[in-house]
Amino acid sequence: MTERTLVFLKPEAVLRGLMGEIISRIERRGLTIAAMKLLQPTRKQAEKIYEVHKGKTFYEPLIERVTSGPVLAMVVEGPNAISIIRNMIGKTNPLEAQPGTIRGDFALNVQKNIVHASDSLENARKEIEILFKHNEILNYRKPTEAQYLL
Ligand code: IDP
Ligand code: MG
Repeated sequence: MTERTLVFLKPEAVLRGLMGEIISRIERRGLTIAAMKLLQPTRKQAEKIYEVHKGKTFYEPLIERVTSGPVLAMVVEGPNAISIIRNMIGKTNPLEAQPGTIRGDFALNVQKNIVHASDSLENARKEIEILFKHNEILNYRKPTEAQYLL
């Protein structure tokens, strides 16, 4: 099933110059980037995205970190995009993330684990709405993928 998921590169990824590398992995996998923008999330946006973690010890530092600088947000689309991207980013704790995954290749620290991605269809819908307006999300198909990949 074609799904849309929210992916954002956290400030540590943007500040380390890893945007191109990570966008490239998403493109090479064959997924489509339906929307993309660089922004500094507001506290309100970050709190909504991480609502489920409210009350946990890492919640406040997480909100602080993700609102501290530029974030590259994307709506990524494709068959089973949610699971595909979750597998590409690897386990939450980089200590457990396999080499070859984004976190397994670029992160050492769970608090600076480079990337966020939605974990379910319901959360994807919710999270996309927090960062994107409807008219910022494009509908298009890449001819190569339509012909050779899907
Ligand atoms: P996810 O990003 O893989 O979906 P979540 O459990 O949803 O992981 O946690 C959201 C973010 O909160 C993580 O990406 C990580 O940066 C941070 N986090 C999660 N668990 C811990 C922890 O035990 N200590 C510190 N930070 C954590
Ligand atoms: Mg999560």
